[in-house]
Amino acid sequence: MSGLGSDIDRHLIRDQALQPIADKVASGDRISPDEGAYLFRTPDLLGVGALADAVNRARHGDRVYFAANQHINPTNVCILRKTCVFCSYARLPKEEGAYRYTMEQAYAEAAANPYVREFHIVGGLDMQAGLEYYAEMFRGLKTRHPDVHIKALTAVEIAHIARIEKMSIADVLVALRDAGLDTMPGGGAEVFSKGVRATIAEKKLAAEDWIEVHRVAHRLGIRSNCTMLYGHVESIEDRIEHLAMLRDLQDETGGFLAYIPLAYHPDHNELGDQLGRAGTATTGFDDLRNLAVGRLFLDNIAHVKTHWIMVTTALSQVALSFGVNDLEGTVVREKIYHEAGAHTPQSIPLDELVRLIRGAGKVPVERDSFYRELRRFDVAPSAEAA
Ligand code: V47
Ligand code: SF4
Repeated sequence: MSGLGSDIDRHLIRDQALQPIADKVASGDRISPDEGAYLFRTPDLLGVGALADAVNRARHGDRVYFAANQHINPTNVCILRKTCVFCSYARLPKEEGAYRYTMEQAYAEAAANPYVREFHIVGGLDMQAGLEYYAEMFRGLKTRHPDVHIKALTAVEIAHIARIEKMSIADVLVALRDAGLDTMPGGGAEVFSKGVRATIAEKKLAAEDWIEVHRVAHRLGIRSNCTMLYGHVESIEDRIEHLAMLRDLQDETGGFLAYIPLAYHPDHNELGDQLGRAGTATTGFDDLRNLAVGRLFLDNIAHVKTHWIMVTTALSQVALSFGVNDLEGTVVREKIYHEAGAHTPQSIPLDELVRLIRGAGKVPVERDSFYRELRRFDVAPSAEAA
């Protein structure tokens, strides 16, 4: 990262203990895990935000990206239904509400939205949804929508397919790429710490294996995103350990496109009940802080994305001044967080995204899945209300 010199609004920093970190950020030096932990500890959210904003502006100017994408969740049947205690979406095969799309259902859902440039496809670990299920789906989608990018299957799903098909991770990825997979989403990472995983996702792919799937994908030229699920039982040290593992892999491969912190939603899941947290989502303070620290600590990942579905469009708009340069797009029919208590709408029109970005004093840019600019909405009508 190059130095920022005097571009940091130092008068916004009230906690003097942040000044040495500001100096490092100003000269483009990498912040250490201890400094990262301090960014999570200080009550000076505006100070942390000012640093993240300076880094973001140096990299992206006033541009804020969004993509016209559509989430498709083909199956909620999942063998980890009983052990991922934070998940409200999964069902056992015979449980009420369990579903698995036929190909025709997947194609019908994909065709429902006239303007889509990316399908984001993730689901449960379903024994009946192996390599051929997804390969057929991707081939069918590419035939029907040759120009639409397919971002599909988390590292956890790729490892599941490899296990049930008795194939290597690389062979599964190559076969799926041949069928139409373009990039991978960042889910399934949760929090890498062994202790946290044992509490919230006991049987889920271990941290090192999640990292290894992404490493193999990057080596094959399949780029991906990365995430962290925050706001449950994790400590600040757990968060930093997680971010450090992502930063290390990015140093090695450069394959991550974007980082997306995911705010835990406690409704209708065992963990929320255990913690007595039903109805209480993460706080706006913690949401903004996670986005800003992601921007500062992950100095080698170009894009930080806010998932408005989880944290609301209102907070996501504010986040554009806290280091964020990407708004999750025109999502259609999202299921995973709405099962867990998200009260946000299920989709948002492109015009509304443009209005939100302009209202934050930024320039909306529609992007493709590799962050290439497709359309820039340069001039904001002067009468437009923020
Ligand atoms: O891995 C599940 C999370 C993730 C809950 O790559 C929950 O562009 C909150 O990774 N409360 C899947 N979160 C979604 C995901 C994602 C989302 C948007 C964009 C991208 C991208 C990736 O959803 C899971 C898990 O961490 N999740 N249950 C819950 N109750
Ligand atoms: Fe299955 Fe993913 Fe839910 Fe875990 S988080 S139960 S792997 S769908």
